[in-house]
Order: sequence, then structure tokens, then C-alpha cells
Amino acid sequence: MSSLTGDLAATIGAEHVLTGPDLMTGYTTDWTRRYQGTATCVARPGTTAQVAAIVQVCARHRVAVVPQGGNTGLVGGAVPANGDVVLSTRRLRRLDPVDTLAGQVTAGAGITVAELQAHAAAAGLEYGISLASRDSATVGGTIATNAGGLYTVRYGGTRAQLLGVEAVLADGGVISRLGGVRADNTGYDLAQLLAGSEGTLGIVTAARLRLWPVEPHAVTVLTGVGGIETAVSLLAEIRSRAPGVRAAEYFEAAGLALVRAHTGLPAPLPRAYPAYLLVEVTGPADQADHLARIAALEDAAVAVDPAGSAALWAYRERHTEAISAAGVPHKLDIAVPVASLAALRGALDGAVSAAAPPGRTLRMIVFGHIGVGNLHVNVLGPDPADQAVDEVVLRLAAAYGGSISAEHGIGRAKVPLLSNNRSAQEIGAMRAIKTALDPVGLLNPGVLFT
Ligand code: FAD
Ligand code: 2HG
Ligand code: ZN
Repeated sequence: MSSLTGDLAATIGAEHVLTGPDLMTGYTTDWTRRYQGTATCVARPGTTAQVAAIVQVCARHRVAVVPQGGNTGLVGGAVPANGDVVLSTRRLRRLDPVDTLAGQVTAGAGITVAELQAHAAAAGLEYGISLASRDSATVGGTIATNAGGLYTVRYGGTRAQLLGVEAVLADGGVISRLGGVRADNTGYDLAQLLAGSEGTLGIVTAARLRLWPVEPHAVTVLTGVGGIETAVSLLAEIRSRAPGVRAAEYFEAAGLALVRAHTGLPAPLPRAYPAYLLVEVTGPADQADHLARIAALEDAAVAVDPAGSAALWAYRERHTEAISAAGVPHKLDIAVPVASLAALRGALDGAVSAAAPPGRTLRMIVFGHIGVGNLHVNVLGPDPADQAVDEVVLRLAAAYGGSISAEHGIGRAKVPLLSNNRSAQEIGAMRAIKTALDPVGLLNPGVLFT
């Protein structure tokens, strides 16, 4: 009988089938180091036809396929379970010329967000998704997780950028709709179905994405605030006069201290504050002026050029790496209506300390995309397998009418808690879709559902 790895090697070339722990560790452990698995091998196809062939070989051998892009996901969704095949999309590197007339581009699943941003910028346009993992996170991975990021308040998440996909389904069939026709009401929107499906319904091989005009007069302001309530009301005041707010980010003294210890950056402002609000406005000059005037009333740092802006962004963007340098975090990515942010934040301290294992003190770092009600609650201290703090924080978000996953997905991490956010009918409908498209559970089993 033929072996799985032998058949895969015959399909895509032995040099693109990785085996053995030395070659595979980068694919079997997640970015946070909290989730680990084992794989039979890692297959690295270079074309859509090869992706389809891999899926068919794995189906024949009855071995599950775990799609993986940049492996920057934060909920364990790209980590294999036991003996799965990891299908790495990084060699799917199609990148078409930008269609400047339509403001669109077609990109392969393995193109990174940074590469896409640079490609759009060279054509005088902007991609609506930006995130600190941009150098590794891929087009396919960001579609599969419906990634949000730093500009969601202005452009929406990845779903809002997505006009069509090419994808391989569990039966090895290929669907392709990359024409970029905006006015298209011909039945189910399969691209939107795949967005946020976390590799459970199909493997995205390429996508048609919308791009935005680059706007002038970018101003970035970092200001100190007394807490989240002040940050929310200051942001509302800014947005009332400057609808072109492109980013509205929040972080606290505990996170800033970790970032500074990790990076050696100086204090951002002459005085220290309990919390900080970073706002970026682009667009007409009067909106930028409005932000600058507000900044002049506060203790604030203002940047009007890319280098100055990047220096301010570093305090926010480097939170994730600084936290990981301090330990293996429990990452809880929650969202509530903006009006409930202050109440939720107030409840978090007590809830997290109540979930501490006996005799242990937990460190909580809270930051996030305040403009869309999204807080990242990172907790250092519990063992990786200990779910107590995860449960308490996610249930709290649901109790405040919010989401247990604002932008990172459900992955393997939050499967037992999905019913806090989705009714039995909704989960039943999602399962029916999964069963119809993937009856034997070939694609990413254990992600999203048990
Ligand atoms: P992977 O981690 O490889 O995979 C993620 C999921 O998608 C898995 O379930 C996988 O099976 C599936 N998948 C991957 N590729 C495909 C494909 N081609 N077809 C089908 N399924 C696929 N996320 C945000 O939303 N906003 C942020 O601001 C943000 N900032 C981050 C900052 C840092 C420093 C880090 C480390 C992570 C951050 N993330 C953020 C999380 C992560 O970058 C996103 O979830 C991103 O979308 C993952 O892309 P990836 O290519 O690394 O996917
Ligand atoms: C961000 O907004 C990412 O920087 C990562 O979504 C969040 O580290 C986290 O918890
Ligand atoms: Zn985020």
C-alpha cells in the first residue's frame, strides 16, 4: 500500500513535503506557544491544482487537512491535532497588477498583508487591513479568520474587503469567482461564507480584494487619559467632528510598562497616566486640524509624518510581542457595545482575580480597538491548559451583550464556549453547512465545533 507522504511527494515534489520534528516545529506550535500538536507532514503546494490534489490524496488516506498561512493566529486554529497534514499556503504567491479603475486586486493566499499593502501603495491605493503581524499573516489566513486590526473602525474587517475567492473544497473541487463584479446577486455569496470559516469549509487559494484611495493629511495623536470611560468620551468628541478616524486604539499603564521594558522605548508623554488613547485621522484638512486642536488641549504627542506616526504606533503595536516575551499568555479577544466598555472593564479585575489558581497572582494586560468595542484581555500566570480565566472573561463579555471573539476566531481555544454567543439553532445551521460541504470532516476538524 502506498504511504501518505509518498503519495504527497509524488503529487507536489518531495522537496515540498516536510517531515521530522526539526522541519515541522514551526508549523505544529502556534505563535503564542500555548497550542501544540503533531503532524504526519507539512505539504507546501505551489498551485491551486496542487492544493486540490493534496486534498484528494488526504481524503483517500482518511487523514485530516489543516490549512495554515503565516501561523500568526491566536486561537490555535492552524495547529494540527494528532497526525494531520498541515497544508501550508505560503507558496501560493500570485499577485496580479492592481486594477486602478476598479480599485481592486487579485492576490494569492500566501501573499502577506505587508506585501499586499506595499503593492497597493505602489499603485496609489491602500489596503483596508493593517495589523502588527503584517509581515507574516497571509491573505488566506486573514480571510479565514476574518481578521480585523487597526483600521477596522474605518474600513471594516477582512470580510468588508472581500469581493470574491478561489478555493478548494473538501471534495477537491475548485470554486473561483475573481472577476470583481460588485453588482452580483446570483445566489449565495460563497466568498463571504468562507470568510471567518477558519479553514473548516474550504482552502482559500486566491482572493479578489477591494482597495481604498490614499487619503491626505494623516495625523496621529497619543494622549493620556484617566481610564477607559474618558477614552470613550474623548473618542466620541473627536469622531463627531472628524468622521475620518482611521484608528482608535486603547492601552493601559500595565501594557505600556511591559512594552517599554521589552523595547527600551522612552516614556511617550512627560507624565504617566492610567491609560492611553491613540487616534489617527486621515482625510480633509479640517478633520486633521480638529484632532490637532483637541490634542493641544490634552497632554498629547502629535505626529504628522510617517516616521513620527510609526514611533507613536510602536507603543500600541508592540504589546503582543512584549506580552509573549513575559510568558505564555491566555489571549481573550472580546467585544461589547462601545457604551458598555467602561462597565466591562470595571468588572474584569475582580473576575480575573477570582479565577486565579490558589496562591497565584495573575497579571492582566488590557488593550485593543476601542473604536469598535474590541478589548484584548491578556492574562499571564495560569498554566496553558487551565481554562478558568478564559471561561470567566469570555462569559463576562457574553453577559455584557458582547462577543467571545471579536476578530481572532474560535479556533480550538474557544470551542467549548461557542454556545455562550450562538444559539442552538445557529450552531445547528453552521453544522449543517459544514456537513454539506465536508461530510467526512476532512478540513480542520476540532476547529469551531467539537
Ligand atoms: P494562520 O495563523 O496560519 O491560520 C489562521 C486560521 O486560518 C486557521 O484556522 C487556519 O486553518 C486558517 N487558514 C489559514 N490559511 C487559510 C487558507 N488559505 N484557507 C483556509 N483557511 C486558512 N488578528 C486580528 O484580527 N487583528 C489584529 O490586529 C491582529 N494583530 C496581531 C498581531 C500579532 C503580533 C500577532 C502574532 C497576531 C495578530 N493577529 C491579529 C492574529 C493573526 O495575525 C490573524 O488571525 C491572521 O488573520 C492570521 O493569518 P495567518 O496567515 O497567520 O493565518
Ligand atoms: C492586536 O490588536 C492583535 O494587536 C493581538 O489583535 C492582540 O495580543 C493580542 O491579544
Ligand atoms: Zn486586535
